[in-house]
Amino acid sequence: MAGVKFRYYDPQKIVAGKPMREWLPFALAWWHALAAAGTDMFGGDTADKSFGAETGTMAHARAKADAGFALMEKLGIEYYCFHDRDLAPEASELAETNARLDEISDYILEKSKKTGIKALWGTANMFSHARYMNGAGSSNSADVFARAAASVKKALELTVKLGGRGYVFWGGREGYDTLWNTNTRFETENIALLMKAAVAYGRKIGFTGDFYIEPKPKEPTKHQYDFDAATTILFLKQYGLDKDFKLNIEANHATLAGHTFRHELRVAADHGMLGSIDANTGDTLLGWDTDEFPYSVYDATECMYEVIKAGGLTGGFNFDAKNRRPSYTPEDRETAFRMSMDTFALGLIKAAALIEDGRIDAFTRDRYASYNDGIGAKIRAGATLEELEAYTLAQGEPQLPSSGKQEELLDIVNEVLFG
Ligand code: XUL
Ligand code: CO
Repeated sequence: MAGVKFRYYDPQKIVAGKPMREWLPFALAWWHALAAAGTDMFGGDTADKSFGAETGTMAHARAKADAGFALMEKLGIEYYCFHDRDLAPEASELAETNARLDEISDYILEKSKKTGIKALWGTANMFSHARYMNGAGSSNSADVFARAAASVKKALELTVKLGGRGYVFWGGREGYDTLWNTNTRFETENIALLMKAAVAYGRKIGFTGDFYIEPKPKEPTKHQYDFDAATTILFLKQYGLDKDFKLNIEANHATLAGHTFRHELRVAADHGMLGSIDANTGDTLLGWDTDEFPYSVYDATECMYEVIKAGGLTGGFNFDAKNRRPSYTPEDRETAFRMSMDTFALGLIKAAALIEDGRIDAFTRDRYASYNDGIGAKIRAGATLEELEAYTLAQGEPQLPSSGKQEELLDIVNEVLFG
C-alpha cells in the first residue's frame, strides 16, 4: 500500500471504464532513480546514491535493490525497468559478469515475490562500454556483434526471470557520425539480424511479451537509425519484425526528432504498434535529452487521449527521468515521482473528460463527412483517375473545404481542462 499522499492518482478509481492503475502501469527506471547522481558534462555528483555501500560492489547492487523496492512500495509503483549494467557491475569476463547477474536477480526475485513488484521491461546496455563505440548490431566488428548478442541473450533471460512484460532495444550507438566511413544498408541489415536472433531465442525460452524499439533521432550519435516512430515502423516491416515488435515512445526523444510526443504516440498507434511509454520531458531551450520528470498536464492529457483511443498499453509508463542536479535529496526523489504520477493521473481524468464531452471527436468525425457517400464513398472504394476527372468536369471546381476551427477546438480543450 502506498505511503504517499497523492492529489489525483487513486489506483482503484475507475476512469474511462478501467481502474487508474490499469491505465497507468507506472515503472521506476533503475538507472535514473538508483544510479544517476547528478554528474553532467561540467561537474560531478550532487546526490548520494551509495545507499550505505561502496559503489561498484555487489553489496552496493543489493543496497540499490533494497532502496528501489522501498521507494516503489512507498509510492505504490508496481514495475521497474532495468539495463543489465544497472543491476550489477560488469566483470572483466562474460562468465563472471553473468554469474553476478544470476546472483542479483535471485535477490531481486525474492523481493518481487514478497511485494508483487515486477519488471516492466529489461534491456542490455550496449552503449556505455568502449567496445560499443561503433554500436552493437551496427558495429563494424563481428566480434563486438557477437559480444552484444551474448548480452542480449542474458538480458532476455533476466527479463523472463523477473516477469518482464517487454524487452527493449534502444539503439544507443546504432547510428553513424559520418557517412564517409559507413555502409548504412549493411548496418541496418545487421541490426535486423540481431533482433531476429533475439526474437528466436526469446520465444524459445518462453518470453511471450512484446519486443520494443525505442526511437531516438540522435545523441550520442549524430544520426540514429531508429530516428522516429515512422522510420522505425518502416524498418520493422521491411525486415519482417513487425509481428513481434511494438514501439516504446519516449517524450524527450520525440521532441529531439522535431515531433511532439503526441505525434509519435499517434503514428505508433495508427500502426497498432503503441506498446509502452518512457514518460519524461525535455526542455525546449535545451537541444538534448534532459530526461526531466514530466509535469505538463496539457502534454499528459494529449498523451492519455492517445492512449485511451489506443485501448491502453501492453507495457507501461516508465519514468525515464531524473531529478534536476540541484534537487539532490531523497525527499526530492520521492516528490518527483509523486508529482509525475499525479500529472498522468490528472491527464487521464482530463482526457477521459474530453472524450466524454464529445465535441472534439464529433467535429473530427464530421470533418470527413464528404467521404460518407457520393464521390467520397467511391474514392474510399478505390476510384480511378478517369472517374474522378469525369466527376470534376461535370461538377466544376470544388468549394473550399470546411473550416478546421482550430481555435475553437483549443478553446474547448481549455474549457474542459481549466473550467
Ligand atoms: C536513452 C534512453 C535509454 C533507454 C533504455 O536516451 O532513453 O535510457 O530508455 O536504454
Ligand atoms: Co528511454
